[in-house]
Amino acid sequence: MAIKEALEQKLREQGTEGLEGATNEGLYRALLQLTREKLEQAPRLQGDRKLYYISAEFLVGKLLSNNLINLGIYEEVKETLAQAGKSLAEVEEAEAEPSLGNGGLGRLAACYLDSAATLGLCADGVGLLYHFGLFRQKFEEYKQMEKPDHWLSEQSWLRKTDVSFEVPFPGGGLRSVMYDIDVSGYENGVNRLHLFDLETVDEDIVREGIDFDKKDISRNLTLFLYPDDSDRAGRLLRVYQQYFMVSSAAQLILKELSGKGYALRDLHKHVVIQINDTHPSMVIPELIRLLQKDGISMDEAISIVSQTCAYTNHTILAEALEKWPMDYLEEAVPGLVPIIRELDRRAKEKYPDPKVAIIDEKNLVHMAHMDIHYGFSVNGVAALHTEILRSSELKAFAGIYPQKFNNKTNGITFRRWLMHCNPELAAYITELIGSGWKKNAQELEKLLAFQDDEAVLSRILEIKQEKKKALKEYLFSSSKIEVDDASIFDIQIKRLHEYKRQQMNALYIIWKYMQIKAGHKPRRPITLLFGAKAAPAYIVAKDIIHLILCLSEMIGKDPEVSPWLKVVMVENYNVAWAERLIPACDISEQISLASKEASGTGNMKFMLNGAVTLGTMDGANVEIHDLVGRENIAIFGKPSEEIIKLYDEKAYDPADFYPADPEITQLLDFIISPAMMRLGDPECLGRLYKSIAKKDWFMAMLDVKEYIQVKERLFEEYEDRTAWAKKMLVNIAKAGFFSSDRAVAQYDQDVWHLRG
Ligand code: 26Q
Repeated sequence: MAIKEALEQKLREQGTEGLEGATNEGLYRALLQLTREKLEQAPRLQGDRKLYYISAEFLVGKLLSNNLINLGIYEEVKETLAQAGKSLAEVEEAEAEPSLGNGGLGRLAACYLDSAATLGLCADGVGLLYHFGLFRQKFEEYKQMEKPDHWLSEQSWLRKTDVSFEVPFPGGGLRSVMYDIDVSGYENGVNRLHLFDLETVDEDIVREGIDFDKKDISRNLTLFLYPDDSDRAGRLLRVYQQYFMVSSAAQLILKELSGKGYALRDLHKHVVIQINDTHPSMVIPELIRLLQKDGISMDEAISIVSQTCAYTNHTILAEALEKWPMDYLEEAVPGLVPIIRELDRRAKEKYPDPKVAIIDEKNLVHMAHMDIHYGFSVNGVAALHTEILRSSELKAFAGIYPQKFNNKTNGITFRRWLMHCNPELAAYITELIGSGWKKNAQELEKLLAFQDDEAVLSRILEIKQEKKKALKEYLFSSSKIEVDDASIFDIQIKRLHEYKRQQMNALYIIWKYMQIKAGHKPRRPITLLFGAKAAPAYIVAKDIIHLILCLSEMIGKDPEVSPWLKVVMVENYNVAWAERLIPACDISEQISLASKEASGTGNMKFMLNGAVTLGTMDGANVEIHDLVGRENIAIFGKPSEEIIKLYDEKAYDPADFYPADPEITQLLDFIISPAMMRLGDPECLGRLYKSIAKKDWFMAMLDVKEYIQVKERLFEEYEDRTAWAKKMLVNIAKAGFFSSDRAVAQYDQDVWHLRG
């Protein structure tokens, strides 16, 4: 049946006659049903060996357009709607975005599921179904407030299954119930994302904001992602959640294995488990426990599991490397404790170096260490990151297990991050080089042939302008924010964290404000856009949001400055926002302190959409730099070796800059200037000022002057429109390497071996 008739039939079932008379919500419901049916009919990807990608986060974003693209019916649906005077983009607005992740790690998991299905690999995701996700961000009095995110609705992509498991807890077992979301590949079959919910979860226990009884685990386990861990109850809850996730995953894996008629002792032959950061690490002892229950000896169980599990590290920040006090594990997961102790004993027997102990002298259990000893692969997520793991953070392990270490530079799916979010650019690329790039992203390099083609360069600028205009209109219609689309759009969107240095960007704003006040107007107006959520218990991060919102207000109210400088922080930054901001961006801010950003993936999305990176030599920026060449990226800041040395030798002293450096001092003092203190909350501003002046843990003051200088230079370079368009073109042409199809193919080649 043609799409039009199928849609009309679905609408009729809702009591609506014809597309013309339907509301966007009605059309969304009809399209959702239709697409779900098509996915159910699509071939399920099969294989004798299957990947289970276990992750605490899956930041999948809205799924309608993505599925339509992958099913090959996007154009037909769009056209059918258009003929009835409807817009697919507006229909899409009716879809709620699943709030199942926080940032890069969760979005990466979603891109990899898309690519695995596209490559025809048999690979399912496993995670949790958080009813209120991370949280919904609201701004009140220039501050972040957290509210529950009601993303779960009657109409969704979720399908309740009859799969259910008992997860043993000290107070008695709790039941998990499995929900599935179909994951379509681009012009290929489907895999699934399995999300486990707590059968007895109770949404009504949520009180003010996102507050609830953290001890009531038989009702709270799947309410929120990353509940506040500033107290013991919160931290214990995270352990309970993690165990609930991995025990359900392990039981599912063994059930599917037996269902296919395989013996449990052949687990490693038919299953590979990718552990996405350490949140799912307890799957190792849990599988050993379950295999033992089935009569397999400890020796053999350890050997089987060690050949099944592979671990990806996403961070080198000490505070993000999970170490659980043994007494937490004794309280929350007593069944795993004897196994973890035995794993530790065996590791210590072979490798007495305390740096590689699973249980350290303080009785802390290092989850990553368990993964490395008892997994067969350890990978970092960008070349520099893996190098730092090998040579510094995990050096002792790299000495013992050199063969386990490998790099897999991150990637992004071009279906969502170009074809869907920027169809104009995607169509133009296809016009120039054909559509081969959609399946083989390296073909984008063919664009290099047009570097000196004036017509091509001006069309690329024109598309950018169209996307800026579209963003301008959306900002106004959704948030009543006015921006000038003739200004330069400079964008920093990512989790709020001191190492990502949004505070350094704020210092630039202060500098620029003062310049304009002193009469030095820029050649062209500048718009700085931010999007970020701060962890609810991360005080300094929330103070940085407060600073940015106050600066935005102060500048907006200043008639001398506001025609030249505009600061916008979008509320509740999420995947949908990213899809609107990235295509409209001129300058991509990737300014982390070198050595701290494992990879970054936003950097890749911006590049693919023709933004020029302003960044440090950190994470995947290094690889972007090597691909595009120094003239097509703006690099600043101290290199990672110097930073690592400064930390090792404890040699960084903020007093070298504040109050020693008068220019930097002036910038910092502005934070607590009378005008700012009147506008904002003196406690927050004072605390942030002190934190930078006295600690500056991520060395914003070290790089800020060079940052300002290079940013100013980049604004100058923007004025040569032809030269700029050429930079844009080279960035797009060289982005092919960052396709998640490439990344996933490499995982399969080197780690998963799903194709036999
Ligand atoms: C740690 C301890 C206790 C509770 C929570 C956590 C925790 C939660 C979330 C630790 C880390 C995260 C998220 C990490 C993350 O998103 N990392 C990003 O992963 C991307 C994909 O590899 C990289 O591109 C980014 O560089 C990295 O920051």
